Amino acid sequence: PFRSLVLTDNVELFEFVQALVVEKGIADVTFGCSRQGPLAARPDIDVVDVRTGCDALIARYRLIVSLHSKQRFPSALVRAVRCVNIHPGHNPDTRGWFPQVFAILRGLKLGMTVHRMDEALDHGDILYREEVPVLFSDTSYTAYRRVIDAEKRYLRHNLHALIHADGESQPMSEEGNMHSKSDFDRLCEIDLDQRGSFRDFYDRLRALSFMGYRNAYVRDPDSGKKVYLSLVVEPE
Ligand code: 0FX
Repeated sequence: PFRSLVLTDNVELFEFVQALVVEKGIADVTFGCSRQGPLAARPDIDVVDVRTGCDALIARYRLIVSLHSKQRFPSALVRAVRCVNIHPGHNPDTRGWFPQVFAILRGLKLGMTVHRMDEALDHGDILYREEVPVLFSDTSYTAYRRVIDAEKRYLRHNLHALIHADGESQPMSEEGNMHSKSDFDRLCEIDLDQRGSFRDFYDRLRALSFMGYRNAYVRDPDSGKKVYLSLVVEPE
């Protein structure tokens, strides 16, 4: 009777795992997303609210996997059910928001981490971790693609085991770094009078360059309006 729930707000990973579950014949997996996310309107996934639905989730599931879910799990849920987070950063170096942005900017480790969830964000015993390189010519976009590829590879080879076995885990060695959405938002405003090396400027801009998003900006001194910037990086 025990089912597993995969909670996600990432369209690409949802479709990938949905197909994988069929292909590998993995039984008793349900998918859920948050009400505000891009998947909410789809007929093939349920909207699940981990706060209001906490008791029902505890009664129903033996395992809940957070695969880029934007919901913050309540303490009661992580204490009662085995909850595992698949995080697109290398814990504890790059916990939190948009890990590759901070990996590029601060020279931190990037990768993916699969960990038991506890009360703190992107925190808990590590079940699997893989580092991916950050290249001098990476933008946020190219580094992110490398992380997604690693996550898909991991899921392809380990989803069945993740769902059906408890697996060994290791405690986090230290608390590391935690980045928030407001850290990211602050980075996006570029002060035209800030002094630094061209290297700093290069790293800041490529860390904020992601195809399809307008992140970094300066203020037009005349109109006060934002002028968005993004860097095109083309290695030889
Ligand atoms: O689903 P996801 O790839 O991951 C994010 C967090 O980075 C992660 O730490 C958290 N566990 C998860 C629940 O949410 O995020 P996304 O699909 O919103 O964005 C993917 C990438 O797109 C992001 O890494 C950088 C880029 N991006 C996204 C937005 C919304 C931007 O550059 N600017 C933006 O405004």
